[in-house]
Amino acid sequence: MELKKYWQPEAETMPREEIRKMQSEKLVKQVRHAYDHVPPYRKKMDEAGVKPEDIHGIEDIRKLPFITKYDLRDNYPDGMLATDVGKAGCVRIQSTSGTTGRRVIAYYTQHDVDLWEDCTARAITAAGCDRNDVCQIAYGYGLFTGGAGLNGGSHKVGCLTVPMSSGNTDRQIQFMQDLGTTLLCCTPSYAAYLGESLKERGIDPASLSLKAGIFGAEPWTEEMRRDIEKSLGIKAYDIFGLTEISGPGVAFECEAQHGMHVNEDHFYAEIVDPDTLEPVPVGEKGELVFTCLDKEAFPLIRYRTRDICVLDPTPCICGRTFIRMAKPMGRSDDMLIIRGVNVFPSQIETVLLNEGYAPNYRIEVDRANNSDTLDIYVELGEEQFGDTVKSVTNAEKKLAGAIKTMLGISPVVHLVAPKSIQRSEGKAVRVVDKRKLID
Ligand code: DLL
Repeated sequence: MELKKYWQPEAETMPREEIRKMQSEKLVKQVRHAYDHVPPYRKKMDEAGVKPEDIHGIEDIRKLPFITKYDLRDNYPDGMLATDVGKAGCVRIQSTSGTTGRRVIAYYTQHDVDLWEDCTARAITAAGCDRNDVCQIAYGYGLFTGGAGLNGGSHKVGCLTVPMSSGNTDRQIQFMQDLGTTLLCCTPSYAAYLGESLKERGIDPASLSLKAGIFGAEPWTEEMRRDIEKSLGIKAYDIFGLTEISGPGVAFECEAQHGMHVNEDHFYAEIVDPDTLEPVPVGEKGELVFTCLDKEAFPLIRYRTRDICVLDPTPCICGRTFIRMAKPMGRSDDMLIIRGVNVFPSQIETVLLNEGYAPNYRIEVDRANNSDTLDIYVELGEEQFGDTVKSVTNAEKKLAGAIKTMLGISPVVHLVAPKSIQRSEGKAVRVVDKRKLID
């Protein structure tokens, strides 16, 4: 049987005028839904002096106010959940990493899960896979959307789904060998690590059945793509998404490997200037903003992702008509993504203060052998400075443990002499990111 090229061809190859018409109709309904059932959004619209009756089509989206992470934080845990749906109408939550204050809880009805899983099924189909494939999912399962999102799409496509979750590299490799895994889904850094691990064990990638990988959740370069493709013997596809909007599959790469198609029947993408919030001309760089066109439980409108990005409206050789987004080129806030985990420097600062240290620290992030490293330099207090090496080592371990509990990833902590961290006269430069994440 011939390989399916698209998961939902009627949507994925819809003529542009029809996409726009569909988006217009959906937006009108969605704004009404949010105004009637999401009280914080109603308040924002009232403050902006805009009513649902003012929205006649997608061209009116500019009249609508933005939603930011702060709105979600202020309304934690369920203030942005549509009241007509309520918790009883939901079947799932997912959540971002972070402390309670930073955490975002996204709610899903069965319909929301269905459309999300269709998006990941589109990505899996675009990677050349179908029901004959064995899909090994090594994204984290649990609150993180990676595992659950790809798992759902893999089921829809009918792949044999191997829900490994992340870590345990020996077992990952063993399952690849024993089950004949053809599609690997994980973060690009873990894919690179798996490639190196094969080499270390003397396993030739050609002896495996792997043919494709779907990698995302963190920035990665074209250079890294080439490394992964070589070390695993596959074609590596990028996938983009964020918890607030649904999860992985908001946009996905096709065989052209040249930008990710935004699933425009469900999500409307805009690029705005992060300072003026005015839309920038097509093809120019700015902050990516998404509107969920048909989600029921968590219908975010004009959500500021903080990702800096460019949209490409030119036609794609794959035949999909959905617009493409380039790899994100950075962020307009201070969030770092370290080993696939979203990290805010303020979370690290909170731990330092709780553990009795002064906020004199430097965070250094680097990438060695395609894996992120996190080093945190913290000044000892004058009274601790005379302590023995053993007690300092113990204190470093204790602090590293507390930071791991907060972030979910382990740092290397270096306790250094008082006043040895450079003071700044202006804004403190606390983060040094030495990774080259943009080509
Ligand atoms: O990372 C969802 C996801 C899971 C995407 C698995 C792809 C694969 P969050 O944890 O909410 O959700 O983090 C969202 O991660 O705003 C981007 O800054 C970054 N990000 C996600 N995908 C990519 C990518 C998931 N392909 C944040 N390239 C987003 C670069 C990415 N950055």
